[in-house]
Amino acid sequence: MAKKIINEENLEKADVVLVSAPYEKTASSHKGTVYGPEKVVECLDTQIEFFDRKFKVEANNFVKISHLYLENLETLSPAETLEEIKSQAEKLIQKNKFVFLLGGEHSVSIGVFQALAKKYNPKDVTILQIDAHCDLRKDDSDYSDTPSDLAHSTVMRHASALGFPLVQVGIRTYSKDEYEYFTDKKNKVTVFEWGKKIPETKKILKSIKTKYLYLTIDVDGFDPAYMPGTGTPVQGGLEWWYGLELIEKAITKSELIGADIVEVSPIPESVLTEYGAAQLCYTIIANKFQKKFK
Ligand SMILES: [Mn+2]
Repeated sequence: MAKKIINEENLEKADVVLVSAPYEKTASSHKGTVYGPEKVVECLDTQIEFFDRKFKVEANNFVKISHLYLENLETLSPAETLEEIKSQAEKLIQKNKFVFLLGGEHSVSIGVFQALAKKYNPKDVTILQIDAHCDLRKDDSDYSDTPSDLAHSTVMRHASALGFPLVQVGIRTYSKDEYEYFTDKKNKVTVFEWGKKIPETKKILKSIKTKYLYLTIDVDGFDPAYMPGTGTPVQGGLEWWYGLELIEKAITKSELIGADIVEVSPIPESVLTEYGAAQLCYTIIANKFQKKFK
C-alpha cells in the first residue's frame, strides 16, 4: 500500500485528528464551503509532497494523523451543529489529541473554542486569526433577514466572550460595531490591518503574550491570488510566504494547542485553494510536531 498523510485509522492511536465539518448554514451566500473539507482531504491524500523542505524529513513517518468526518451536519440547526462539534472536539482534547478542524464556514470554530475553554483557561490561549474579516459581529442582522448570533461573521465575538485574547491579521473590512468592539481595550483584540503598508511579523509575534496558541485560518485572509476559492473574497491579503513565516514563528513562540482552516469553497477553475489549505495543514502539523523528527 502506498503511504498516506492521513496514516492512522484508529483515532485512539493518533497524534492529530483532522475533523471535517462540512457545514455552511449561516454563510452570507451559499458558495460551497460545504465541499471544502473533502477537497482538502483529497489533496492531503493525493497531492501534497510528504517530504518537508524545512525539516528535511517525511513528517508522516513520525506523526500519526487520523480523520474524523462529521456527517449530517447540514441536517442540524446551527446550535445543534456547534454542540456536535464541541462534544466531538471535547472527547478528542480530553484524550490529548491535537484537533485540526477543517471547515465549512467559519462558525464551526466556535465548537472547538468552547471545547478548549473546558480544558484551558482562555486567558492563557491567544487565538491567532488570519482573516480578511474581524468576524466580531454580535449578530448578522445588518445583512440578513433572518438574523443569527451564530453566523460566521460572529465567530470571533464568541471567542472573545469566552475570554480568549485575539490577534487578528490580514483584516481589510469591518463594520462600525466591529470597529467599536476591537478598539475597546478591555476586549483584548489586537488587529493588524492590511493595506499599502503591512506590519513586520515580529510586531505581530510580540502581541502574542500567552503560553498557548490556537490558529484559526480563514483562507480569505490570504491574498485571493493564492486562495481564490472562498465565499467572501477581499482584495489584497497576506502573501503566501509571509503567512507561512508568521505561522511557523508563532508556533515556535507559543505552544500550539489546536488549529482550523475554514471557508474553503472549491471552484471548478482552480484547485489552488484546497491545495493551499492542505499544504498549510501539513506544514502546521510538521512545525507542531518537529520534536518527533529524530
Ligand atoms: Mn473571512
